Amino acid sequence: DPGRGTSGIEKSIPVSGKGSCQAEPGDTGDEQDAVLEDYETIEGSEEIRGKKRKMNIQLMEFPRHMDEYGSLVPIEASDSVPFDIKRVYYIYGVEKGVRRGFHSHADLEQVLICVSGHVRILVKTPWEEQEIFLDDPQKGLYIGPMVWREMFDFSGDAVLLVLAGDHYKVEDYIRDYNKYEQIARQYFTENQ
Ligand code: T46
Repeated sequence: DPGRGTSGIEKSIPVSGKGSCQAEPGDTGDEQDAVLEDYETIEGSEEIRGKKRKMNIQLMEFPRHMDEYGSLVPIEASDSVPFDIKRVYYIYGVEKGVRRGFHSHADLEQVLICVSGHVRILVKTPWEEQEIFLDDPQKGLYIGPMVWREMFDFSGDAVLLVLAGDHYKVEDYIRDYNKYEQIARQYFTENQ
């Protein structure tokens, strides 16, 4: 299918050394034995809803209406994504070599869709990190609460569209990696 890209998880590695984030991995203790799931692309939002996992991410695939006039991908709040969309923003015009993000959200749920070009997303928890390549307007990367993210390797034509489950709230951002690790360990322990 020439219309489809190759979006997907490129690397999935348990966190065992210093990554691109600022902190030492710390003592992982028994969490090292955490079973990590494979993240298959899914359709719709049902499989995400209500789950709290140690890697709060999911690749999603949206249906596409394609005809001789081109392609159209509809996204319905609560149906296509597992939350009501309260905000939409998009990131574009990112210069070569620029890396953005470097934070987690305490509560916010989002879906990232690269509607033009390509971008790589690093998602990371205290237990695991994954690099996800987005280059397909039909694919969305759901990122739940308490996941560290960095966006990089934007192509010149990249437009990263983000659907967010809440309004912009500065207080929801966790920008200090050490603080993030501490809060994340507690969060995932309490929500298993
Ligand atoms: C995220 C990743 C994927 C606003 O005024 N309203 C908004 O809704 C947003 C998202 C940002 N801003 C302002 C705040 C900053 O002055 O826009 C500026 C750039 O935002 P920031 O540095 O947070 O951008 P990124 O690329 O680091 O992160 C953004 C989102 O903020 C974040 O929620 O998950 O994209």
